[in-house]
Amino acid sequence: MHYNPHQRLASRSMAFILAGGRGSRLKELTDLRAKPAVYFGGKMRIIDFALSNAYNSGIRKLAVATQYKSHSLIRHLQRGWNFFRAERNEYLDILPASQMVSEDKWYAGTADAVTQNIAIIDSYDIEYMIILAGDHVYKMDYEVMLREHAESGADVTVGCLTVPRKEASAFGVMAIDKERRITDFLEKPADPPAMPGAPDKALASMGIYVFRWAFLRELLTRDACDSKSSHDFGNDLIPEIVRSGKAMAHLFEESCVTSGDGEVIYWRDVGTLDAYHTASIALTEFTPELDIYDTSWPIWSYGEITPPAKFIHDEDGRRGSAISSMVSGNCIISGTEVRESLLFTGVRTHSYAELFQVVAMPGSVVNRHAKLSKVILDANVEIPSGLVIGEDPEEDAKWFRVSEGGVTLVTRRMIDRWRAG
Ligand code: ADQ
Ligand code: ADP
Repeated sequence: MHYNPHQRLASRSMAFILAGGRGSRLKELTDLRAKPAVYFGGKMRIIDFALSNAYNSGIRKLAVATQYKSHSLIRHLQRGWNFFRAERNEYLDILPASQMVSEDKWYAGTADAVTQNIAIIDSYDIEYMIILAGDHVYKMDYEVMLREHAESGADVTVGCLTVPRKEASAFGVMAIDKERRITDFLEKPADPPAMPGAPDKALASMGIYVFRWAFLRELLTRDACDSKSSHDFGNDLIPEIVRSGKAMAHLFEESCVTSGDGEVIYWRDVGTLDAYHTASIALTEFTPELDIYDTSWPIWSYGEITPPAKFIHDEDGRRGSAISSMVSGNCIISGTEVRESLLFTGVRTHSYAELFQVVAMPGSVVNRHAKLSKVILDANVEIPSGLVIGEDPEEDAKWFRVSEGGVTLVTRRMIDRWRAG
């Protein structure tokens, strides 16, 4: 269904993107940057998905709350998301912690990140507020959820999806009735309750919430005075509304943007090295579940202008090739065999090297005779000649980070240590 953009509720809404969390399960990948700033998909960063969803849904007032290691994230937003024009009533505000209310106060919890910016939000004269996390990969039309919220007259509408019960302890887990009213909400329960008739499944909160701004504003003002509150949506505000107000569930499958013939409901929290690596390499498949080539729901990002990717052979005539792989601009594949790999902008690989299931972030270099299998290369890492990674996990673990699933992360600091011996 296509709505007139001026009638869309999105045009009367603001998207507030929480991008302050570290994402510590990504280990050294988030040593220098927040999880929303982690590179994903060859050209993008994780936060581009939430921002693009908001933009494609018709939302033109966006705010991004940053906190932990925000430099890389802020730089990305300034370079890639700088096309909002106040004279067209479009705004993207970057809201770092510790400035607004008191000079030395960080955002205490996710709700506090909104509370500290009430005055700025007020100035936009919005009717609805949609709260998003900046650290998930998915395509969703928020207009569908906004409409549901407006029609049901709920105090809050919570986006939710079905997850395996054994993974549900990482989420807010809820029970709903036939009208989809939330009857129970448990934040990160040790023993998550199952969905009726599906003992292996649980209904999980995606951390996406729609409120009328006037309602949320009052709730936040009250919460700020509550000394027992941790000022967090999942811990405090949502359970409180479930107890004493009207909270409704929105099912992600009804607003998920699918493309082509596939009707796959795609949502990933690429929060561990294994989940990150699997989701990245899956993009190189023949028909991946996530289509980033779909021009009807583009994922916007910072697009560097680069020369084309180049493939050359070495002096023995061995081809530089990339099969079942994605190769970004300014990459030079020189006499290297690249398979099932994802190469970001400006990667250089040299003769006699072999790459299998490698995620190579911008500017990384693989020197001659190196052999890498199931590896994540952080930005600007230079792999020394002849280094083999992925064949002997015990040896690899002495220098690099090896995940439970056998993925090896290599950062610049680790290579410095390796070189020092
Ligand atoms: P968590 O995934 O644990 O649970 P949380 O740590 O609260 O999420 O972070 C949510 C988002 O807010 C993330 O994008 C993070 O980067 C950001 N963030 C965290 N602290 C922040 C702060 N102080 N300032 C600004 N941004 C901050 C939540 C819900 C669960 C739900 C899951 C879905 O609480 O109920 O199931 O999200 O992933
Ligand atoms: P090898 O793959 O044998 O280790 P290199 O990759 O260093 O060697 O160089 C092979 C060729 O790649 C060069 O002769 C050149 O044509 C091309 N090349 C290397 N660097 C660049 C660059 N910065 N810009 C354009 N072409 C380059």
